[in-house]
Amino acid sequence: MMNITFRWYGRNNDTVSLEQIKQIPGTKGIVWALHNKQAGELWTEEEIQNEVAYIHSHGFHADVVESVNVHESIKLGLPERDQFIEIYKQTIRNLSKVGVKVICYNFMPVFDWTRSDLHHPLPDGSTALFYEKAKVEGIDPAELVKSISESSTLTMPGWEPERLAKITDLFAAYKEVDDNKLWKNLAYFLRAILPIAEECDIQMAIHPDDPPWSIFGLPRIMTGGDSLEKLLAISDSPSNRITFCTGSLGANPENNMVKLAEKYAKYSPFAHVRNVKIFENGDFIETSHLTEDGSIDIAGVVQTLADQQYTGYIRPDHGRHLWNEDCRPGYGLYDRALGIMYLLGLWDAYHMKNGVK
Ligand code: CS2
Ligand code: MN
Repeated sequence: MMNITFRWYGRNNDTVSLEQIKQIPGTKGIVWALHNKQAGELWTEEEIQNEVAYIHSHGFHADVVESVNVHESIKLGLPERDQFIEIYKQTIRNLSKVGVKVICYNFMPVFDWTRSDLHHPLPDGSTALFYEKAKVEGIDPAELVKSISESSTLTMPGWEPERLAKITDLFAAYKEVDDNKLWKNLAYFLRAILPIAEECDIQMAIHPDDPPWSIFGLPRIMTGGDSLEKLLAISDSPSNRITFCTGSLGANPENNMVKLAEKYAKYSPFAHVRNVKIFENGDFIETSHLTEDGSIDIAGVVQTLADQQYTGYIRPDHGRHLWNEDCRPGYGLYDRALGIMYLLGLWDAYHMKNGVK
């Protein structure tokens, strides 16, 4: 049975409470992080224990962390990276003390997920995250950053104040880093941390780039099947693993998510499920999880996971904003709860049909 989880941003940092999540059927664990931490800062044992105790007290496991963000100097390959790698290792050790099993991270330069509109109307009257290709690709990155930081009252992953301030310098630094160099820097990072992760019985699960192509002239390398192959080739450590995110990779129609699941689910201790509808001009909008609402065969992906008797952690990814919910963009309660029921429905139907429980 897949292990259903739900991402939560912490006390005083999320509109959704653990009491509410408790009422979503089948949900076993909370995907958490210390969201006040900037990339490169140590997560202390005490802070970790405090957060995990709160999650446990609500009857959830806290096996999955998303994300421990990677300091920009590591991605850029700067001399000071070694000191930040040491801190990262210590955070891994500290997380293992409370029994964390999977750490999700990403290797996207400067930005985490990027959209042009956080509240784009869908025909059903809800709103969702939208990527307008021409707009994003024609935008001045500094302007984009300014508008996002001003419109958001809650912290957004990957958009920490520290990084917003240094944005211009970062863009200049990345002029020296092409895809090849970024791969080298990823390999350097992994070779340093994987032995520690292994010792700690933790799997490092890289999240694909979102969208899975280069934006603002920055290199991006986790973009499709070839990238997953190349990632696994860096090290055959059982801790070198993938976060299988259907909506990130699936925004490129060349990425067939069912085929990728057939090949890579076994290397993915953590899966994110969400659907996106891709338009001919390359724009895409996030939809409900339902297969027929978007361009990704979500039912096919779940079937593939069931075929492989997937026991990994899985969570609904972004959702639409429904019923006037005022929430973090993409991370409301309602649509993600519906997403969980869809996943469980598909899973149960598969097993009923095949006569297994
Ligand atoms: C996003 C990302 O696709 C997603 O799940 O919400 O923010 C994701 O959490 C990070 O890229 C993982 O490091
Ligand atoms: Mn994801």
